[in-house]
Amino acid sequence: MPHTDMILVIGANGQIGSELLAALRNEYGIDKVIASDIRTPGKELNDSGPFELLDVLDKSALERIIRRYRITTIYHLAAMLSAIAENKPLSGWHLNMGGLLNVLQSSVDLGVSRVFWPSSIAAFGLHSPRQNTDQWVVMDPNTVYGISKLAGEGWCNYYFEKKNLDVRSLRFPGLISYKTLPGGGTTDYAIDIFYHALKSKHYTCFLRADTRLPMMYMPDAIRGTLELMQTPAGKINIRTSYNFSAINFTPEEIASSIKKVIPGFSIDYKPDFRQAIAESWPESMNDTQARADWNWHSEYDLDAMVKDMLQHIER
Ligand code: AKB
Repeated sequence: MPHTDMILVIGANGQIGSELLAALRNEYGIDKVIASDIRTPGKELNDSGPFELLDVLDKSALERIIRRYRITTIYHLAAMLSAIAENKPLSGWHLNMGGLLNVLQSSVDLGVSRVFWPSSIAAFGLHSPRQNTDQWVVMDPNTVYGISKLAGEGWCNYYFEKKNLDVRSLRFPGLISYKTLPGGGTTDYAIDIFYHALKSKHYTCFLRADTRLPMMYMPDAIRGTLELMQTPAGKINIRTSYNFSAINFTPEEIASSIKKVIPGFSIDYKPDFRQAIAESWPESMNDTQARADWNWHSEYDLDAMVKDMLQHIER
């Protein structure tokens, strides 16, 4: 990305946003990266550089910010995650689709040249192969979140092909981080478990013991996002969204890894409505295309991630 770029991060208070914002400011300079969110920022974010309150569904407000800062690249991260969207399907669709379409169309109208938007493993569905799921397979999501991700991928590709907008996207697995809590996803157990392990040495998991899902530690996810965005446009062969993979594990396996550090830790299982969501998603992903096009590789395995998470949360 040229260093003359002006970058807007939408959803900067969120789980991905807060860490991506810090990484972008570190890479490109504080004044080159404008944070925005629908929620008033905490002191740390407020003091860390320029911030604008923004509801991405308010297109005029979005366009005012793009004009004011002469934005050239947008990272659009504001979305409703899978479990919450299942409880509020129409609001989930409205935010996830309306927000993306506002960003794509305003970018074309106002000369923003590059957009990043996260898709998800939720874009796959009950008839997608579940092991080593390939880039190109049947995709029939049955959650509102997944439907919005699959439709969003189509829109990203459309704006690339028809409007020449340089849109890039990754199908994120469950993301694990210690800095900001996730907001209502099906993979959230893999973060909650650490807080309970440290506080009470016991966790009741809302998924079954053997529910395998693709996951990624946040430092890998942030590095991968920056690497994708820094790749020359000619090498980006996927304009819907890239399969993006690191580790996969079950609740039982992450519990065993935690037990290596906290021997008295125990877990039990009370599956709820999120079990069905998890069972409609892949267990592991094939990210050959990302490896070939922009040299993607992950660094953290399960035990390394668990050790790092426990150390940071304890601190
Ligand atoms: C969720 O669980 O909803 C997200 C996702 C996999 O996209 N973490």
